Amino acid sequence: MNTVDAVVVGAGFSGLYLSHRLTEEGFSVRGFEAGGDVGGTWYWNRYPGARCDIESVQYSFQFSPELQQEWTWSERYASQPELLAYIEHVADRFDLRRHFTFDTRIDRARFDDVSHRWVVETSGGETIGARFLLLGVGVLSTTLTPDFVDLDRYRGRTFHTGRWPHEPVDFGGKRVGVIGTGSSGIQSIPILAEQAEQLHVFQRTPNYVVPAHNRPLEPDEVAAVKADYDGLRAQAWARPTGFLFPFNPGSIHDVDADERRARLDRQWEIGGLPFLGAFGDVLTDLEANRMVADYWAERVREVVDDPAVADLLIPDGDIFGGKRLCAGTGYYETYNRDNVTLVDVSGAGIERFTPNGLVAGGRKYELDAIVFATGFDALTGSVVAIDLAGPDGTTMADRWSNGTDTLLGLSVSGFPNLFNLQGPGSPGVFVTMVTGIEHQTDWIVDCLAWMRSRDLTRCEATAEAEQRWVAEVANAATRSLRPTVDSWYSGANVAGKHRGFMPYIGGFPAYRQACHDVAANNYRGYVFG
Ligand code: N01
Repeated sequence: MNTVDAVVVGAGFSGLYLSHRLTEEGFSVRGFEAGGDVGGTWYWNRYPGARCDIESVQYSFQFSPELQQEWTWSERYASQPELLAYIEHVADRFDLRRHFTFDTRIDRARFDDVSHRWVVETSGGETIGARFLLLGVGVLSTTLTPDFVDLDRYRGRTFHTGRWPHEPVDFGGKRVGVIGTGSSGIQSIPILAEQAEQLHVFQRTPNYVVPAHNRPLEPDEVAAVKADYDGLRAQAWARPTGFLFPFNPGSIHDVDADERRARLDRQWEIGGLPFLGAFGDVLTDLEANRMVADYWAERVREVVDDPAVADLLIPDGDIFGGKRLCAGTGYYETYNRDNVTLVDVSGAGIERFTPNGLVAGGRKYELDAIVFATGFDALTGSVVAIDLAGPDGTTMADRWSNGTDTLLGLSVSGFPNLFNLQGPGSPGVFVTMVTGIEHQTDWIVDCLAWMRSRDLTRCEATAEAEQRWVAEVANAATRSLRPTVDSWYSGANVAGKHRGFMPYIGGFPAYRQACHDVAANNYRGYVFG
């Protein structure tokens, strides 16, 4: 059996930076990636309209000043092709593909408590010994297709936004159905509407969508960022989200109606996620949240021609931003098109599929193609998909069946020498992903180097330290309205999944401080052997 210092799973942002840092530090690495190439999320999510909702100049690596200077983003919010090109450029520039075996999954891993190594089995039939097992498997990568009645009888083409084909898909002259109106649905619907002859959108729950106001980046804007990239990054690191945007910490209750309106108008013009930054209490105070939702509804009604359609598109009292806020381009305008029909499936839902389409609300819809924009088994799905067991034989699937306990989101007691990036207990999904990944990777690699310098071969989070972090994660959750909402943050979108708010919502600076405190105190909360 070949042995290495670390097996890295996944060749997205996490796996690539892990492989770079580890090899720079002199650790031997084998990486495995289920996809055919690097890219992770941006390799799989090729659906029309896919793009990031964090400004590109911030949704990018910062570990290399040279990389920051030589790469030039063309749009405020980069499209999937540009993001994938960036990731491929990073892989080429730092020669990272050589660490990875593609089209290969990790099926099984067992920790051998004698050699202090993981024994890792791949779908390619290889068995590798690894001192450390490092998971960069993605938090939104295990796709969900609901168990619709008679789906197997449907004869048209089906697509999932999270597993979009690599070859172009021609929807010209086709009757297309989209199921799901989360971020993936709302990004793809306007483009599909332009391509298809007829588009039916099957909506179970309306979402809050704010205009992204995407646009090309001007050369002088890019030059200004590059002139002081470090300054931008430093300011971003000090923010709870790890990225910089205009944010007003003041309360909505402290301003009069005119000032409130003016500020909401200003933030609306900025667009995208920063709209949540109009006032400091949008996500903490119910009344503030409702005022913002009312403003938002007014803006949507200005766009949608048919008031009955607008009624369907406007959530009925849901927490604004409780589910991940969607940033769209021409989303509501799409419902003014003659070839687009919104179908409310909030009642009986989609009843069944037929060979030629589906039945909803007692009505038959004939569809040549159906796009499932139905989301992911978030945060845990891709971890528990691996048959992963610690020394006492407990699998991760069992361990997390009643709650996703972790220490710092990185470690799980009973699973030595294992680190998981951006999963439950991490702030990842509330922090710009790339920044969060770089921070966690640096922390992990520093820990491994610290162990090596002391000839230590085994590290494990203690159950006590883990429980303290679980309490901290729960405590932070009490300060936000988000955990009061059923969403993928709490596992509510997956039938039978344990319900509990999984991410750490205490902010990036507090998280970094917690990680720093552990490391500065000889990795307090871990036992070493
Ligand atoms: O998935 P979702 P997503 N019948 O879970 C519906 C990130 N992301 O892929 O709300 C009918 O949000 C479901 O309805 P309901 C981002 O973090 C980012 O869109 O459960 N409908 C919902 O409308 C995002 O939050 C970007 O009632 C059914 C939809 O499917 C996360 O990924 C772009 C159904 C699922 O929405 C996930 O987004 C894309 C059923 N049986 C994704 N089952 C950026 O902009 C489910 N639905 C960066």
